[in-house]
Amino acid sequence: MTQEQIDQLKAQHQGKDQFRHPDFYDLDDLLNDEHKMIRDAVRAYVKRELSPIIEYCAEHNHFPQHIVRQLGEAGCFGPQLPLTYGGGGMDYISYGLAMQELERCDSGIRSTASVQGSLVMYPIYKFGSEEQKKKYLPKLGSGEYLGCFGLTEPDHGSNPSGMTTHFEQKGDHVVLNGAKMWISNAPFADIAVVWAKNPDGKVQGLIVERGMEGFSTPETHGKWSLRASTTGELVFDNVKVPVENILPNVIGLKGPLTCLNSARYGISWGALGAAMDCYEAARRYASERHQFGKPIGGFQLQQKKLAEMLTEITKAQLVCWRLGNLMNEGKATPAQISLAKRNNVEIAMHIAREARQIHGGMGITGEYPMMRHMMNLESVVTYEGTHDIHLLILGMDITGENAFD
Ligand code: TGC
Ligand code: FAD
Repeated sequence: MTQEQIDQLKAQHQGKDQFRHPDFYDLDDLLNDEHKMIRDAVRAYVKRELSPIIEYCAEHNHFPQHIVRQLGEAGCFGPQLPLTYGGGGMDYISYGLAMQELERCDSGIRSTASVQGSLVMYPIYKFGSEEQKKKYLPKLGSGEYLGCFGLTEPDHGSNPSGMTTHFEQKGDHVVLNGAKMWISNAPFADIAVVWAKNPDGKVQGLIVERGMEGFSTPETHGKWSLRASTTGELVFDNVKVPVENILPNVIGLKGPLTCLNSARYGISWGALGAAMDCYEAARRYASERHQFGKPIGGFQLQQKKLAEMLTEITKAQLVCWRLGNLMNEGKATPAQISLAKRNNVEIAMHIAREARQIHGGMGITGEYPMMRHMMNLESVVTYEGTHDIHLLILGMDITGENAFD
């Protein structure tokens, strides 16, 4: 994408993004000034830089690499991590609101940011050595580096404990072999946080850098979802990784699953953003579009759709707000996070479909965002734990019985 194309799209798009968030229960009253500041700053950035180009990127299956630096500058990479390590020094509500605003634009953009903040910076911050934190976190926070997170394998998606990627110790380095699949950011990533089995068969995290011999990141083509985000494989063919690149402070599957708690939390807010965007588009269209001599918003059937959308959005906002406070207090449980991720993605998918119907035929075009959100949400309902897996996590929490295997 050339600068000229970007400028042209911006000129064509001027004044078109009229988004304002629905706030039926005055939830803004529960936010502090810092929360509102980051939300408004990210919203303004989205309107200025992302809304004008997103439809082009999705249509052309193009990852706008130039936005990585912009996202860093806008404070979207690890806002909940300490300032000293390249984060934003804010709390989990601020993090959630930033993800809400990004996914209001597009799930793929939020994906880029949540992988960087929760799945690359967070594990280095939480489980890394002081040297690793100093070496990588400031560059990741600013967007100088892009990172990715390799857990899923071709034969091990919902069940990562079966992973076969492994490493052997050879003096001052380890030798890594195996492959990861469906990895967001992989084709453009400078570093990958990779989860692999050590010689004892226990899961450990390693930081693999682009350029290490035997490491490649082929792109995944043919996606009808998250088309503005880049996805690929991570292939390790006898890759020599220095011992100092192993994350020293965690062993076992709880390492990657702890990172997923943070990312899944962010997705709860993100999906809410996508739902809000669809609802707002439908609300506006219902007042502008006339049939049978009056606005379609004057018909009971369309009012029912809008009223039900607003109800679900309001419930999801309350879930996010309460969960954010539990995250801030360090009290949120994985099952509480599963409930929020599962519910909010589901309501967003439903709202996208209903909003699309309110737009009639126009709803299937790129003039409006619903089809793009709808297709994106098919990935969101699958990654970071499928809809079914989150149900089973909840089921186990309720009954104490494991229904996974
Ligand atoms: P299980 O035996 O239950 O647990 C193994 C160890 O992990 C601990 N644990 C957790 N720790 C922290 N947070 C959690 N949420 C945890 N869940 C479990 C557990 O206590 C145990 O610790 P320890 O000390 O006893 O060893 O593990 P399991 O093998 O039975 O698996 C459980 C299951 C199925 C819930 C888990 O594997 C799972 O969540 N599967 C879904 C896989 C998944 O979500 N993959 C996501 C890949 S990354 C991704 O999709 C990024 S997309 C990003 C984007 O673009 O936005
Ligand atoms: P499977 O695990 O094969 O599941 C297939 C179906 O079986 C699902 O409906 C599932 O719910 C169901 N199922 C599985 N087990 C059970 C069970 N015990 N009981 C009942 N039903 C079950 N991974 C990463 O590591 N890093 C990334 O950055 C990343 N980004 C992604 C980006 C995209 C666009 C996509 C689509 C995926 C990404 N993933 C990533 C992978 C994602 O996490 C996996 O796709 C997801 O965990 C599901 O794994 P799977 O696709 O292998 O499906």
